[in-house]
Amino acid sequence: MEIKHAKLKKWVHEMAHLCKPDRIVWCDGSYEEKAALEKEAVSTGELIKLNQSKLPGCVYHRTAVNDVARTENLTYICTSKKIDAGPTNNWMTPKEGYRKAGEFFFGAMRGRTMYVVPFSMGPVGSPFSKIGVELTDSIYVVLNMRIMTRTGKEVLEKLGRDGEFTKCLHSKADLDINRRLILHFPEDNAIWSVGSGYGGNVLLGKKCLALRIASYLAKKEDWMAEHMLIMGVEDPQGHVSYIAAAFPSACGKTNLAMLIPPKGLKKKGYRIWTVGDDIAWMRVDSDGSLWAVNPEYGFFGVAPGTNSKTNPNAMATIKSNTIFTNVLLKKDGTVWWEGGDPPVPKEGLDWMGRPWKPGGEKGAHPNARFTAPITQCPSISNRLEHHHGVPISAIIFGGKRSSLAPLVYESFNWQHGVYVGATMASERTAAQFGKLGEVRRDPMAMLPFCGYNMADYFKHWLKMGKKMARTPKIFHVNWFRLDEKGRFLWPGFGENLRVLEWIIERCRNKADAHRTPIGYVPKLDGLDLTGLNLKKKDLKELFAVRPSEWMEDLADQKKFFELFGEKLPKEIWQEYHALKGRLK
Ligand code: OXD
Ligand code: MN
Repeated sequence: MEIKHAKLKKWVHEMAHLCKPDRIVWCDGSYEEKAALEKEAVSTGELIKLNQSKLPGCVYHRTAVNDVARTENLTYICTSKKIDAGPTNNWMTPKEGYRKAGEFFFGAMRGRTMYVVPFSMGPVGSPFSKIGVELTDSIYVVLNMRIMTRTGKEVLEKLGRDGEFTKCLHSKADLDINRRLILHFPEDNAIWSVGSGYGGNVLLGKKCLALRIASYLAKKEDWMAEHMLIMGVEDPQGHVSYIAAAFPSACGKTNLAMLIPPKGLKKKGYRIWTVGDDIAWMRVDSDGSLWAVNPEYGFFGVAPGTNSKTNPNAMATIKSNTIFTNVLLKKDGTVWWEGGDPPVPKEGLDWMGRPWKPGGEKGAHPNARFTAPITQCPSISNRLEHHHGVPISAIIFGGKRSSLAPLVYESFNWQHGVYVGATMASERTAAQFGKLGEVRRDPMAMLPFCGYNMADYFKHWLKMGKKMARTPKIFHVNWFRLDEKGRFLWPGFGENLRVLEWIIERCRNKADAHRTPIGYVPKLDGLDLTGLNLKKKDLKELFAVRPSEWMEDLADQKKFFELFGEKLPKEIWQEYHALKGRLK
């Protein structure tokens, strides 16, 4: 391949000088290349080929035992000034970052190949899209990037002789947690990740570029990079409304994005179209509305809990051409995980490669993943490749709250909606470090992903609202409210469409609501509950707004907002005090 981009060539050679690989291979994205890489990875044991008649094109991978999730404590924003990273990010100066990680990168690719992977986040050539080039010594990473992004020759052509790109350097090095760093250099448009092989740390197009670096670029360039799914809800008249929704990690974004309408609503004629399950890049288009694209091209989904009931579309998507990581490997060369489709296998090899039988330890790691091409999803939207994306009617924020937040409420306006997003919080699950059930504030589900000071991020949200001729309406949902016995009040999954139906009707000024201190809540008969056996008492509890509980939450919000000092936009405090006033 002839490389016309002089700066790119120079950077690749500088990084090779640092990492000292035996070879450099420029990836062209061809099918032949994929076959050859797979073959090599199978020969070294990095990948295991799965049963090709049952799971055609699928392979299996195990990460190192201490390398199974994103390491937020080793993730840094490296800016010249600490204030630019803000109080919620780990921070280093760029100089210190390059020096520290440089030591781990030095000679780390000896005996290995350095792959050069050009990739586009977003459809190649769309005004939304950004190009990155990842250098990596991991075939697993190359094969995952081929699914998660658009890669190869076409991207290099688009980059031309002097196009802008994010410089992404990755090495597994020795997979030592004490020599692991995930560093972002927004001022240099660069990412350095060393010492890990776990997706969220090493597929640098995803969290690192498409959220941390992109959020920084988006602020500079007046657009938005958000931790949001994008879905289209087609109503019985064939009108499709698009929704972008932010939830903290492991709160069911992938399931919601691929929802299958429950019987009652399917009869009415509803259909769901999936645009994306994790990241939305949004711009104000020439019509003054907010438009969104999914910058990714695949799903990197959590396997445990995924089955033909909770997410039939995901199950159909992962039948072929999928990389399974840290799941249970069955004797017949297929895979399984806790909360997967029955039957529970009688034996297998667990995610660490040890013989496994039911009844003991988990066979799959709770954060085991599938990497699958988005185009294989049965509910994929026909606007996936459209260079302007889809127009957004509603933005939804959500968290896991066992009390406090009602099933759904609507903000009074954009500024109040930004406050609702900024006060998002979620209870820690067993998968997270910290006290179980403890509330962690996670504004817009971006706490671990915002590449700059979150106070400036709130300011940016407020500013974007002013740029729009029509702002999407902003809602908050909570699928996780419990009754006094600790049971979920709401059935969730496909039934969530009943809430989405109300949201869409609100966007078209067709549904009634009840004004409460926190926002608009549906009237008791506001949702279509046909076919659902929900007790009136439970429904009331789902919609309940208790001022005393909200006053307690306000105290916690205050502590969080005070972290930002003078930098916090006055509009956020305005909304805070206005809510306090309404609660009294
Ligand atoms: C996440 C993910 O951790 O999407 O949020 O993988
Ligand atoms: Mn995510």
